[in-house]
Amino acid sequence: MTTVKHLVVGAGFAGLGMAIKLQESGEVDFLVIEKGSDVGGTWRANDYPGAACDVPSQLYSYSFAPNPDWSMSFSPQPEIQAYIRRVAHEAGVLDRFRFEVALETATWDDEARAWQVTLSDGSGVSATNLISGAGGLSEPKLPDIDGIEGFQGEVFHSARWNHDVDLTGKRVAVIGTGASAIQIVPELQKVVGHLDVYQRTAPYVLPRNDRRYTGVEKLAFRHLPLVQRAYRTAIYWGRELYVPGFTLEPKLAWPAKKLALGNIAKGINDPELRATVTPDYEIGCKRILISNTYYPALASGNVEVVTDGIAKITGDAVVTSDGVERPVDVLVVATGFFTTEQPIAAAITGRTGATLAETWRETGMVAYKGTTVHGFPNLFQIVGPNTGLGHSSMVFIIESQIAYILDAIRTMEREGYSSVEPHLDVQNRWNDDLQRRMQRTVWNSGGCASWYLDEEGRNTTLWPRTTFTFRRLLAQFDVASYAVTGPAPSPTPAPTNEKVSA
Ligand code: N01
Repeated sequence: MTTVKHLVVGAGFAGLGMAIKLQESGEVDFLVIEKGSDVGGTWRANDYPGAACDVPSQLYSYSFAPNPDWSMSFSPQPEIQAYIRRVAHEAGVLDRFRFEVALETATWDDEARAWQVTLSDGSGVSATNLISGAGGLSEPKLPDIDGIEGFQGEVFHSARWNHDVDLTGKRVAVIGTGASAIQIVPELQKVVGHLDVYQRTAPYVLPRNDRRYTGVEKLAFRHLPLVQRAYRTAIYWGRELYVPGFTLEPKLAWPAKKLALGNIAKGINDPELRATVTPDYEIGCKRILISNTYYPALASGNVEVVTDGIAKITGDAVVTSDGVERPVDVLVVATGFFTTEQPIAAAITGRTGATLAETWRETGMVAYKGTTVHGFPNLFQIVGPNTGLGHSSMVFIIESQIAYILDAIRTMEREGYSSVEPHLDVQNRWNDDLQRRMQRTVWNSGGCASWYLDEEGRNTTLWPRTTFTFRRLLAQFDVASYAVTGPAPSPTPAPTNEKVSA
């Protein structure tokens, strides 16, 4: 059994950033576990052809580790992964990372005031604080299509790309037209013999204003850090301008809608295909995508966009509800992730003996400030409920949460608290306010279904305000919102300064 002060789950932007900031603040007694074989999280897993960020790279990097070497304004996945690796190595934290180990169970031990954790390699860890950076987009969601398990060709999810399969000249089907698919389709169109794209709902796709950074810009970024900071700041505020269109008045998004419709007209000549790919809901309701190559790819001679529902999959074909059978060698499933039921929630058992998944069964995912949960002392989540964004970089949210968690840790140490847990009424007020704000957002009222909403139609994934408001609200650990306990362990019941309500 290993005993550590902080156990961090996941080595993506969240877990790695947490490890670096713990170390910087002198909290060196931590362990990071990662189920994959490397750092990178989402950016390690999503290495499909065409993978790139769709928020500018200047923002898609840690504020404390600017990268003067981005080649493009929207960097491709290998560059982002190389950046994350480099930051990890330079920070000197990797000696406390264990790869290819997953969290199996984590149970709060109220007597010891610690999390007792079992890992997939059979070992155990006891940790005062459990910090989850397990990611909201980490568990692939496979479509429940009749017969898919009997398909005889190759089949893989966008986040589990099989690079051993040579697609040259093959008949390939892509299921889904979300953020992953629209990056994959143009790359596949270039090499495959024939491509069927199964579209259930058309996305809005804006032009991608991508460009290579010039040598002069890169020199300036390297030698004049203030220039890069100013550039980053300008991009940040530009992205924040999207917020009112998402959260207050969808009509404010008409310029974006115009751009998206113009992108269709530019990329596709055939009026029928144009109509097929034109969305019938408000822009922003689903994630707005960017591409200059998606529509031209759909308009190519070797591509068919199929909108009839998939009825079943046979050993070598996809059959649609109109009875048409399209033979296929390789099936690419770009159908997204489990977002509203985080898989790690089933593994975490709190103070009352209920798992996080059970606790959330009736309410949907709820956390205080997207970070802490009533009934789960000393559990901190990065990218927890209602922290996702439709417009800007998650790294900004992640850094805000890391700062909040560090302040919680400092407060616990300074005051001698062995546990902190948000009061139920405080958490409820926080969530009621979020859900009230959610009602007028385009995500809830824009006339579409999306991974933002759970089965009950609650939006438990996105943050409905500006990102600077999020940062302000998490700027300080607000201990008054928490039930705290004194030093532990102790043979007699530990002094409690506030009653913990069930
Ligand atoms: O997944 P999605 P994704 N039969 O859930 C369709 C981030 N990301 O992997 O819209 C047929 O968006 C589904 O159809 P519908 C980003 O946050 C970022 O593409 O539900 N189709 C949809 O078209 C993004 O939002 C980058 O009707 C089925 C698609 O599959 C998130 O990841 C790049 C189906 C799923 O789209 C997820 O994106 C990539 C079925 N049974 C991803 N089930 C960046 O660039 C689902 N679909 C940073």
